[in-house]
Amino acid sequence: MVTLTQRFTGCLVGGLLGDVIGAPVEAESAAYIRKTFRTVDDILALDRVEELLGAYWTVGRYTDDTQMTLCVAEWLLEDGPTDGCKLLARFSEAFRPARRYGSSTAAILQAFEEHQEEWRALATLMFPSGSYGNGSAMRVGPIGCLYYQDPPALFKACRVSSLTTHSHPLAIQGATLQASAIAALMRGGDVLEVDRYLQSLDLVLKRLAREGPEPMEYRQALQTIADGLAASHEPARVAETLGTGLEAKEAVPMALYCFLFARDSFEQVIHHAVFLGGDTDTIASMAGALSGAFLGEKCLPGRWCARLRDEDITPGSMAGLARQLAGRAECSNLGS
Ligand code: R7I
Ligand code: MG
Ligand code: MG
Repeated sequence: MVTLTQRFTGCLVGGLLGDVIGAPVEAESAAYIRKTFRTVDDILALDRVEELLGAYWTVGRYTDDTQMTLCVAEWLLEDGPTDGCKLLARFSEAFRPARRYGSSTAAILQAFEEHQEEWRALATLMFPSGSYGNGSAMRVGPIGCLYYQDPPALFKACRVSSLTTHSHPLAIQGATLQASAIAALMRGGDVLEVDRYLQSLDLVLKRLAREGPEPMEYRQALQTIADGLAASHEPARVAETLGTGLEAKEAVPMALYCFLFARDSFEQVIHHAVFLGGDTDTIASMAGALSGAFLGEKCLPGRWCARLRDEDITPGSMAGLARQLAGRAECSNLGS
């Protein structure tokens, strides 16, 4: 039996690994990645890759996905889930352009220091209806962990955290779906009944519909996922329908499909996500968080952890946060 702490650790470190492994090929096409690499280990064998505009990316480094996930975890543990301004301050403080942030998110985080009073308005700085990018879904792992038994608290925390940078309903819905997909794995056992799991996500969409606009796009995506699994279609084939782009409505369902298709193997989940091309770091990070939540930390390959190159965020530091979140979640369960 996988313990709760093992699942929390699997989720946070699995997300970190997916981000690091997808980062060297982010925005590349599936055709290029397949032509150039045979396995994920081939990518990790490189020291660095050339980026657009001639810069270099050091293989083994994490990106914005992990940095923002860390901020969310610390916000939950130290500030509580109600004050969006405190979360935005954490994002802004940690912002380093070299971690390859989305353009609207980068603009918001740079503007925050000068415009702290009007922080709520910053979310529409670049896009008048708010961003529908995947940037608020890619960072909700800690929310899915901490509130795994408390859907109202999970919904609220997803909303508050998303509104800081992504106020479009599609982004809030995507973040809530990803966190709920993690939470359902924390509640479940070592065997996953896919039909029941998808039904539980359908209930999440029903709840979202009661609280805001109808999540049509995600309803369609869940149907595509169910159909694809029933027909045993490879993720690359389902990607033709779901998409692999920067939008939450593409990346969230695509990550879910990679996880469900290869649910017994973390390595296979990451392989599928990375070889799809497109937003590889983010899809692999979200799929890795799901896979790690289901299989627990033992599924995480030591050779992949050993390739990480950053000293400030490591598998060990993420595991420490996971333990704190697990302690907090168990306390609130005892209290309820
Ligand atoms: O969502 P976001 O933080 O980006 C996250 C992505 C991940 O892949 C990370 O790994 C990192 O590389 O970036 O950043 P945003 O700028 O909010 O959204 C991402 C992109 O989605 C934007 O640059 C746009 O291309 C698109 N997008 C929109 N386009 C038109 N109109 C998001 N919202 C809109 C919109 O309202
Ligand atoms: Mg990234
Ligand atoms: Mg990305």
